[in-house]
Amino acid sequence: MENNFKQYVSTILELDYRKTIKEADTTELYHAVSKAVMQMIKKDWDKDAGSKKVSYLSAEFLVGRLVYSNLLNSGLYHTYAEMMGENNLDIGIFEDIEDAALGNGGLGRLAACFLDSGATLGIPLNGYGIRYKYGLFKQYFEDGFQKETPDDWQRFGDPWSVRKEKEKIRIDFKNQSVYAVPYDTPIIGYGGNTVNYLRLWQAEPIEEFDFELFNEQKYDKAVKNRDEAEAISSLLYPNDSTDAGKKLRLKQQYFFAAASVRDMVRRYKEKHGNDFGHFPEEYAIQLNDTHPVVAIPEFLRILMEEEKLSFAKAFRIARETFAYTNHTVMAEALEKWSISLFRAVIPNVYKYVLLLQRALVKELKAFGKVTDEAQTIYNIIDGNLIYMARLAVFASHSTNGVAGLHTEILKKDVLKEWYEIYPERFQNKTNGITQRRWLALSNMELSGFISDKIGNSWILNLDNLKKLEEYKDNKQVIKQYADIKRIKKQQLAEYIKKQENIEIDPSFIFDIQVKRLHEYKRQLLNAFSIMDIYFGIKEGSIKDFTPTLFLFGAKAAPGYFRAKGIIKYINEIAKLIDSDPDVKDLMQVVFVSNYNVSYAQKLVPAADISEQISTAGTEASGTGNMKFMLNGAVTLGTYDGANIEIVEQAGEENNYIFGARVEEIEAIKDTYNPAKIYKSNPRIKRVLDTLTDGTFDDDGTGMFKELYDAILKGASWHEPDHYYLLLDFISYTDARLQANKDYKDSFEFHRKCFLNTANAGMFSSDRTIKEYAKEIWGLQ
Ligand code: B1H
Repeated sequence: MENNFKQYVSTILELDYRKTIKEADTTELYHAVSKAVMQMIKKDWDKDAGSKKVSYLSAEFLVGRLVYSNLLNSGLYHTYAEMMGENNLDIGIFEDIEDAALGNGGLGRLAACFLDSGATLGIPLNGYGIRYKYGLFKQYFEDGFQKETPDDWQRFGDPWSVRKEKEKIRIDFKNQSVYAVPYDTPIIGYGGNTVNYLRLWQAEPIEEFDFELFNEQKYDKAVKNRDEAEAISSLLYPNDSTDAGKKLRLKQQYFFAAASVRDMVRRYKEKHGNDFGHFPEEYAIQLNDTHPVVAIPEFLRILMEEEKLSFAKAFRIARETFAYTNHTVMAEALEKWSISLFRAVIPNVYKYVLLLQRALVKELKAFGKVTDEAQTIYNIIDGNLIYMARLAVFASHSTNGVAGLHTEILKKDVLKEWYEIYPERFQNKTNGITQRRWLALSNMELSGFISDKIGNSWILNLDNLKKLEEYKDNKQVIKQYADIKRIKKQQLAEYIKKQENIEIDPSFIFDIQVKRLHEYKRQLLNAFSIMDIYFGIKEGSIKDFTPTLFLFGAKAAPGYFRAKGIIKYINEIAKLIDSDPDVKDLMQVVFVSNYNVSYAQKLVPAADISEQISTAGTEASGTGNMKFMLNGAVTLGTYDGANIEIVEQAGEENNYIFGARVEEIEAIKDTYNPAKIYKSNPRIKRVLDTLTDGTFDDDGTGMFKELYDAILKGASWHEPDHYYLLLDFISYTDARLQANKDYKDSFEFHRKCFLNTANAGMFSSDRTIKEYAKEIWGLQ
């Protein structure tokens, strides 16, 4: 088998490029290695599961770089490393290959972790999404401001996908028809036995171009149709959580939802003919947030219009088939469509939304909700809007949140009226991450150490990390563990030097906040606290401060002015501290550019402190928090999302939890007065004033004044300090200084880190997927 792999690599290089392994350049080698893996797993890929299959419909799959994870999971990594060694080549050379960034953040990355776990567990879980031509934009800084450039992720080719021309599907909009052409990427389970697929649809014109117009030399017009078709899958919307509300976005959603449903119906008919009664025994469809929810009325349309089923029958089948995951409580991210837009794009589907609305009213009456008033909060169609989350809860058999607290908030608040009538439909599925990418691959040093102590069974059963606890008081073992962290910090320092041309010192504490830039995640609170510490050191009120690197990585949606202001502010702080001889040996601030999956794989293993500081009740789960925990960072965080479960597992005494809880915020929110806090607390005032007193320069953009006003005055669309930064300001810095102090006792601090690793078992996405399989999808 191993020799086959090497043989394939050589043969492919010879056939495609007429080169030997030593002569090939990085891209050529990348193609050859990837195709050789594809060849090796081929026989497992073509197997039909035979049993019930799960389709995971998601607008985002943030898979990252595939070459190393595929080598690992297929069991070929070792052979690959050997081959590279024999030819004096660096095993890391593919780090020049682009990430496939077909996602914004946690939602898309979760989908990717789920696919890894599904295949590893031998569950026929396949992904369906969009093959965006451009993924999430690339970020760089110019004078501290974020700039964006397109992410042409296929620049080096896409050896991991196979175009399935014959399986293309025609998709009809009101004034446009296009083909959805599938590209399949193998999802290789660890151990290599199960190979599932990720099917991404690419939009293409029905006719390449209009030949008559072409002959008349009207070239622009001749290709217009083609451009309009390709536009549908051209770009991933770079807005995390807010709805772009654009026609193209609705087209994207219908495009991939309709193609995916058609694909399943077609396969089903090949096997079972026209008896759709057994469809839910053959397929479970998981809707990843509201983006693919239009799949439900489309499914009804196909069963009723084409297969002539009654509404009652079609609806029963749909309900048994579909399940919905909610990922956010942010109202603006729960998809709503204006009726006029919906009807202008997909009028044929609108009819089925109307049927659902009618069925809803009937069902509500049975629950005693007979007046218009009682029905309004449920209405799928209300005023001039269509509410996709309501449609999803109504027309599916399961609605789940992504962490314990989040699910409770759905039940008590965001979806409480639905919980009242369908309590049995609500369930929690706390998110998880795959330890194959987030430990085995990204931290080989720690992986080796763990396997050395307790064996390597954790790769398939993360709960086994618990066995590490046996060593928790062993000074020598904790020292080894701490030494590994130091190696990862050194490696990160080298990478940052190369990438950003910035020197960082591995002897500093590494305090890291990486995630999308959003007000609710409170990167601004982190910045405020850094300034507070800066002033404290300068005036002498903070003594014996252990030198700390405050590291940030985040992309702001290009149209999100305030988020971009926060980036600029942090970059200004970095500059100030760098040029201040009083503090620069004690503090450093670095904002790395273009944070993405591959960057995360380098940052996470090097962290001492994981910043998870969202306002309680706003971060549905978080998954970065789990990656840091697994790699042995302590969490400096609020009682929010999965942080709560993390400290439940690892012990509150081994983490730093601060700030108001959901109930406290709930209780004070009507009387909350940030201006009063500002006026009465000189530390807070001093820090906020840096936004307006000339300490920093925002180049005349007005960004900093806008941030200041957002906290103290609010805006037409929100209250002052909507995310309670000032409320948690002091307790945050206190917790931070406590961690800084604790770090001085290296054994004690690293023991905390060690216990985080040892208790990270529950956060494997293998556990999450097993729960979905059993409790939502009805698989054995
Ligand atoms: C999450 C999103 C999201 N929740 C809309 N919602 C988007 C919503 O482009 N859009 O329109 C994009 C993304 N993303 C995240 O999901 C949560 O914020 C995290 O807390 C959670 O861990 C993650 C996975 O469940």
